[in-house]
Amino acid sequence: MEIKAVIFDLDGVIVFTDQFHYQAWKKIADEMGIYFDEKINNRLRGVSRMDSLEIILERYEGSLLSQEKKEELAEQKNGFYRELLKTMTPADVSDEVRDTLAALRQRGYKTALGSSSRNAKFILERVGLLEAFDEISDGTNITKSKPDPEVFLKAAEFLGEKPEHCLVVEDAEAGIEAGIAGGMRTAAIGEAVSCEKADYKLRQFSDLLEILHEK
Ligand code: B16
Ligand code: MG
Repeated sequence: MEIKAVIFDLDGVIVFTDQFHYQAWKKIADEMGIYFDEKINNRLRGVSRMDSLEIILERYEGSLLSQEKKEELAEQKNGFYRELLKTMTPADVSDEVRDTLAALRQRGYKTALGSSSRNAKFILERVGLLEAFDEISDGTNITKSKPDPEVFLKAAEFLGEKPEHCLVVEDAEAGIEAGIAGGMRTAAIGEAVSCEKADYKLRQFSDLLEILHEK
């Protein structure tokens, strides 16, 4: 089946905000006396904000937390996180990523973002990539987080493409699973290359140009 569109995950593929997520969650965890390290942080890749909080709370030994309190904690984390995002500039996106995105469009592929983040547009604006995608599907237009395919199916719908004509590029296993569940082809990069289910494994972002030729 011909690939006509490429849907990109954001964090871990286009930009690397995992350290900011880590620092922000670490503040919350430390304040609450919860053990949290980089290994646990790896489990938060592609996972929504509230689901991330639940993973962190697995090690919480205090009294039961109300839904209201959990939302307050997630909001507080987001405040810390957004302060860190404000330090991002166009220099936080490699020339390789920028050039590959432009080349794919030039070759006739439609492009979309498919990110769980509710801060996706803010991040793209900071790094000067808001215009680099034809469509944006993010945490603000979904109700189910990866591995549910919703974010990618929405991206395909926004692009007007059938899922079987889309390739998903992901750094998280949950994201690869989401792409497969959506009936799309998948390309793994970074942490996700150990995931056997992916159709393609990218050593580097520009490897996409070897898979997706001139149309
Ligand atoms: P926010 P992605 C994901 O982005 C991150 O990998 C994940 O760590 C984060 O919890 C999630 O976005 C939600 O982010 O709190 O900004 O809404 O990899 O799907 O681009
Ligand atoms: Mg990711």
